[in-house]
Amino acid sequence: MDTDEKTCRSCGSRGLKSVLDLGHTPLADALLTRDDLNSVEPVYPLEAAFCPACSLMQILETVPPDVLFCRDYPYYSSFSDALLKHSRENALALIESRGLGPESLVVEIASNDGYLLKNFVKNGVPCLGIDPAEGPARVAEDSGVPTLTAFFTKELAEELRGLGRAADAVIANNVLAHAADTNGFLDGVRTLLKEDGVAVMEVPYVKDLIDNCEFDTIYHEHLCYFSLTSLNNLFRRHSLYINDVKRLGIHGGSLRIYAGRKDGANASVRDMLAEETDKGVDSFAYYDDFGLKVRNIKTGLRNMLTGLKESGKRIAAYGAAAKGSTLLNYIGLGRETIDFVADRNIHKQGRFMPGKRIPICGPERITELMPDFVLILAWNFAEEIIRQQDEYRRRGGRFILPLPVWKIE
Ligand code: JHZ
Repeated sequence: MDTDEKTCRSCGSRGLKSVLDLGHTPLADALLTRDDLNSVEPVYPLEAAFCPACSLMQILETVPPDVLFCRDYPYYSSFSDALLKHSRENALALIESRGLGPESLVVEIASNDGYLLKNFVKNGVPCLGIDPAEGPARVAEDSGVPTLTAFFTKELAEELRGLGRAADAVIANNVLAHAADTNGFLDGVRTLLKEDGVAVMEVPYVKDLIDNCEFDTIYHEHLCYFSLTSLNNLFRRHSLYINDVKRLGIHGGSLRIYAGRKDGANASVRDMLAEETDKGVDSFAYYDDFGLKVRNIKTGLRNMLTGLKESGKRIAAYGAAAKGSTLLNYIGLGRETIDFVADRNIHKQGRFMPGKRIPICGPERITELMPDFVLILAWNFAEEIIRQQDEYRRRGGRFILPLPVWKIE
């Protein structure tokens, strides 16, 4: 794609520089039903580029949000025990540090199936979830988490504010990168926050993505790939200030930022900004050889897996994750090599992986069929998955971790 035509999602500058072109791929969470197998899937260009003006890595294509997230969205947060634990700790720490109680209001944007807000409900803190995905929002409501099935916009924030529902805390985990209107999203957060309220957001950290070659986390839902520098530039433009930051291990490496209407950055923010400048995370050179590294990973992984198959081994995969879809489509492996993909999420079972059309089934199939190798597509939860599949390992099964350099466990 001609990057000259494009303007940065955050600062509006021209002159984006291409980082990685993953070709045309199907939507990573558009799992197919058996009926869909008769039709051709739409594919969309997937190319990441860097903005030298504000340091934001982003993709160039914007697929309409209702196509990506509304009906039939198969991602339900509650299928990972590690994520549930992480979210519970986050909620309890926030209740404690901000002294939240029955008079407070916590709003979560992209509240999914209520995986996080249920901790506030349990502790008597009023909350509201906002999520456009009908299935997960229904599960949240049914479990007692008040949820609005809607996209978060500045207009919605104004409406809530007009109803007297300003928030003491706005939580937005893994959603800022998904917002088609990045600037409108932050305007909305500012509108919704009380004067002394806090916005707590988690985003995958682009430095971890680049350092660990996590190219498979690039897909159409993820429009932006943030460093603290690019976040800082974006937030300040909306008179929001990042005052604290933590690095987290979740999802292959994330940042959790704490922002508010008042400027008061602590040492962690200053130090991380200085470190990013020092290491060059704010300039294109840091991203320049990423494409080459990813192409090498593709060749290595493909050769290893096809080699195993040719020597008569049976291979399955674990985790019908969005990142798994990017990986399989990019390295170009399908049913000829991988027999099935196992996943605990009942909403994914019985469907087929986008593009490669590998069937998805429950994890019990692993010990039933005993493939020789299981490729872990949801490598961010590898520890949890391997622990659960103890029996498979004891009976001689082996796991393959794909990134940054494939290894057999
Ligand atoms: P998981 C998601 O990406 C969706 P995905 C989203 N695009 C986003 O931003 C990122 O997270 C951050 C299954 N599983 O979470 C559940 C088991 O079956 O890595 C999931 O289908 N058994 C909003 O889709 C998949 O694996 C298990 O024991 O790339 C994991 O997908 C565990 C732990 C998971 O993210």
